[in-house]
Amino acid sequence: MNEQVRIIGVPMDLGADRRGVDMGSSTIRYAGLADELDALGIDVTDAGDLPVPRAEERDPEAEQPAEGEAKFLRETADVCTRLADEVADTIDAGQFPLVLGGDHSIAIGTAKGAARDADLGVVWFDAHGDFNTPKTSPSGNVHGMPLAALLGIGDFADTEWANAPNIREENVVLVGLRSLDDDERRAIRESDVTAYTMSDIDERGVTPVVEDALDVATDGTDGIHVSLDMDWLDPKVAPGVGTPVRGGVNYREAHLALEKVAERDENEGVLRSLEVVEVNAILDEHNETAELATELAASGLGKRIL
Ligand code: NNH
Ligand code: MN
Ligand code: MN
Ligand code: MN
Repeated sequence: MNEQVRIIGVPMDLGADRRGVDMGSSTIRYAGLADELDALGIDVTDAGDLPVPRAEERDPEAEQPAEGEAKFLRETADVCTRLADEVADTIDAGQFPLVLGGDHSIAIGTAKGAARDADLGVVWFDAHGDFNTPKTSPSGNVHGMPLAALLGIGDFADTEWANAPNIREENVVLVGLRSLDDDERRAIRESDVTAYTMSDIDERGVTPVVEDALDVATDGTDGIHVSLDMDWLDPKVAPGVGTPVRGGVNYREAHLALEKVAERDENEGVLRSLEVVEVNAILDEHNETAELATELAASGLGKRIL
């Protein structure tokens, strides 16, 4: 593990079209992230929050997306382009980027930045596939599209700000799926990404699934990005998310998964960036989802029970 971590907050909620997730980065900080990492012997710097346009600053008369168009795509492009620069600069400076969302649309920026000078594998812990395109999306929300955007699927083929040519489908792994839209399911099946559902985790256990995911993501790449959508967890342990889906991983399974990431990184130095997204402060109960997000980030960066 890189001993120097730079925290980058991205208070973005336009991709979820829902308030509350913009406060995610604050709540995770409030839950004691810097102290947790400090206790691991990590040298932590906090870059603060990236400026993000607010939903209420938008002219209500402004053009609404038509059927088959994504909401706030221009704003998302602007935020993700700045985030990608910030992440790439952080890595260039010899630091490790820990990105705090915000909604999952920001992963376009994080992963694109981490892939700027490296072939990047991606491990995506999520209840959802995030493989929609503006045409297939039932909601128009970009937080359901970041993987498709990065990989240039469908109408995203020519979206230069979002495509990451150094990320190959063969090195992308979804872990914990349990909610897919119909066209999205088809797109995942037709792609070369690897997808592990909750059924795979139920049947095999979280450890072998995560080990396999790490094998796929590290195969022939220079490093990996780990993207943790907090709705990956069961809503009983992570209630503060905008799109909860029953039947997620439990508290210990989630920790174990991140511990496996850290273990692989200790042995092989593979981790290039980590992000935690979709904590919704308005829907959370006593900041418990934010606290869990903080704990999981610490596990991913090397915290051990003993
Ligand atoms: N699949 C749905 C959509 O595209 C929900 C996506 N929500 C997420 N993704 N939180 O992780 O709108
Ligand atoms: Mn997601
Ligand atoms: Mn290479
Ligand atoms: Mn999700």
